[in-house]
Amino acid sequence: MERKIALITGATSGIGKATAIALAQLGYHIIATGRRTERLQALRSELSSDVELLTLTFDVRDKDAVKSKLSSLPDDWKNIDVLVNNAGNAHGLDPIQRGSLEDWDAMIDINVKGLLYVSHEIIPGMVARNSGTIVNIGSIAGKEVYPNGNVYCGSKHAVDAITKGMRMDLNPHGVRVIGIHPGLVATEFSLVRFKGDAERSETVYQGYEPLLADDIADTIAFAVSRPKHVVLADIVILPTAQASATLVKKNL
Ligand code: NDP
Ligand code: 8X3
Repeated sequence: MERKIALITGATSGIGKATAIALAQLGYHIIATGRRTERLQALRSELSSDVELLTLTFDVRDKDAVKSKLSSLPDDWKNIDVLVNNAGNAHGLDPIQRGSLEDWDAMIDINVKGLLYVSHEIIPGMVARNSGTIVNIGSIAGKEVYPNGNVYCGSKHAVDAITKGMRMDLNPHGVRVIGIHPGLVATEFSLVRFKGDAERSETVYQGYEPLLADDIADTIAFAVSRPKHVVLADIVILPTAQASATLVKKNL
């Protein structure tokens, strides 16, 4: 059988971890990246024994680390068929006049520049082979803006624009580019946004049925496994209880 390889950034948790498992079930060998090495290694026990797993620990903000890790892949891992640019997060939920420079740097550096650094290393191989699929994880926050979401929404609007630009530039090379834009998904996202405040982060997902990481992973697996002539270019996925970035029907 043809060897298929998927690289997923942010595979230590939430959507990235679920996507690694879902793509492994489709027969992809998995390159899983993130900063928490032990969590990457723990993925091994979640994958069937015929799936190979390569783990790479790096911070997507560190462009030298991204380059050195991804330019020195073993030969049988070099031809990446699917890149899932998932690593990302929100830091803080504050009005612009009280925003923190550290939070702003983190969101722009991880969600936007990190996605670009990783893509920069992987795209040339896809272009050379005239083949490949890139999945960029945006957000409903990249389609709409909500109060206090300012810079996070800006970073995800940038992901949406970059995704559209990638699709145009890679069009002559047969590379598919897919934008996935979830609404509220119960992951570690809010725990990170609220800097470890578990009580506050849990309230985000209370009073309605949020999406689960598996719902997004299933959608990614479906999109990636369409025939080569089909690209699900732009997908917004919301919990049924969510009608927009700001309208959620809660039964509290
Ligand atoms: P999680 O916090 O559960 O997962 C985030 C992942 O990103 C982790 O694996 C984390 O790995 C990785 N990551 C974060 N910062 C870095 C970094 N500097 N370098 C490398 N990896 C990093 O959240 P989600 O699964 O929810 O988030 C995944 C994506 O989905 C993000 O892009 C997020 O913006 C987006 N999204 C989430 C939604 C939600 O409601 N949950 C809705 C819409 C979009 P580690 O910490 O080990 O480095
Ligand atoms: C995550 C969803 O609405 O918290 O991107 O911004 S939201």
